[in-house]
Amino acid sequence: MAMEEFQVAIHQGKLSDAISVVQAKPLQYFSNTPINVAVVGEPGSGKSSFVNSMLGKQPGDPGAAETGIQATTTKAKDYPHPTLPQVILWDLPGREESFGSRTNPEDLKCYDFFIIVGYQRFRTIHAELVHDIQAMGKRFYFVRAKTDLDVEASRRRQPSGYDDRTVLQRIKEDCVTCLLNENVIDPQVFLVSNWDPQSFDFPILWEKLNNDLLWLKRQAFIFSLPSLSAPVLENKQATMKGKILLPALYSGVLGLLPLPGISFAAAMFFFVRFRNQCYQFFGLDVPSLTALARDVGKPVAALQAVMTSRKLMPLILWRLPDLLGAVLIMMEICWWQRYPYAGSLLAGVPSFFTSYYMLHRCLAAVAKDTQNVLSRALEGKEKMPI
Ligand SMILES: Nc1nc2c(ncn2[C@@H]2O[C@H](COP(=O)(O)OP(=O)(O)OP(=O)(O)O)[C@@H](O)[C@H]2O)c(=O)[nH]1
Ligand SMILES: [Mg+2]
Repeated sequence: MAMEEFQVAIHQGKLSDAISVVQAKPLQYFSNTPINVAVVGEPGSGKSSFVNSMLGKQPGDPGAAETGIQATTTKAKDYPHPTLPQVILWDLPGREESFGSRTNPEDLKCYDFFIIVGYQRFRTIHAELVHDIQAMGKRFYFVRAKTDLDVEASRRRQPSGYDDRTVLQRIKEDCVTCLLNENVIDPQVFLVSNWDPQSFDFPILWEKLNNDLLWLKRQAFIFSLPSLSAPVLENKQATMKGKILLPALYSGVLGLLPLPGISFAAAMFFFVRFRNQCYQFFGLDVPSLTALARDVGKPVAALQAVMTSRKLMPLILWRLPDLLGAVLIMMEICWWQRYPYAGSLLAGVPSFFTSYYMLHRCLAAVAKDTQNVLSRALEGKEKMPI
């Protein structure tokens, strides 16, 4: 079972092995992986009708998605597909344009694959969706619904010498060009009418989805890996927690020595040492990261960029650079001169607590970093046939 092998590798701090375990599995292995497909687009574009067509249902049938002229779908709803195993279609409410005020939205994160349903022109909302999906390293098809209306309108405008094929080709080319302008590589565009799943590109869409499904399931599996690693990382964190008290005590005891600056130096020393231990234990030390970076074809710096624990260092240095730090050190020196023993105690006790707190923070950050590094390592790594 890849999941268990993956978890064992994480437990052993071998991130590179963890990723290889998954990459070595044949496609068929992922046939039972659930895949959540989100149907997204502007309000009224035909998303719910598209879901019904995919399910083989008519509007109003039991279990069919509700459709309508006014804003209809207000909450995301799941529709397990009757014949495609473990494929769950999600009918989402229409999304309005945000005019660039939005950052990467969280509401799309839980889906593995996307079908953007648009009609008429390619809009800003489509570009925004494309960016959001691509930012997550995920894939999508672009479905242009209500093609029957486009064809009908064109027929009326050009009754003589009218050719359906030319009109359809022009619409498709326009969608493809717009998607290429949004930096989509090899855009997949399908012109459909939700009224008739046998017409236009619906049959091609079915064929494409059937061909891509195992790849998409594999990608869905890969995206679930960081969360699969969570319980293992929690266990590892618990193990390392037992190793915090001693260095914090050492740091406190050293802080008791009547030497100005020793409490800071001790806290610093034990922090760096503990952090390196954590890196080794979780597989984030430089040799392990180098091996992982080589395996996934990314620079080490790209993996290190998502490690927040690396930024904890300035936090512990706060006592040196800023004004408050300088004042504290001056006070320590004055205390030592006036009351050497009380002054040491005043430095030793905070030293213990600072170290204890910082080591805890460091451990939590390294555990989180392991997930971040896994996600970054897997991002966009999979070569898909779409
Ligand atoms: N002619 C035609 N009409 C369609 C097609 N798809 C949907 N419609 C109509 O467009 C309207 C909106 O369809 P819905 O499926 O409810 O659209 P939606 O995107 O789910 O709408 P919201 O949930 O409100 O965002 C309904 O009146 C549908 O009957 C299509 O392919 N052709
Ligand atoms: Mg709807």
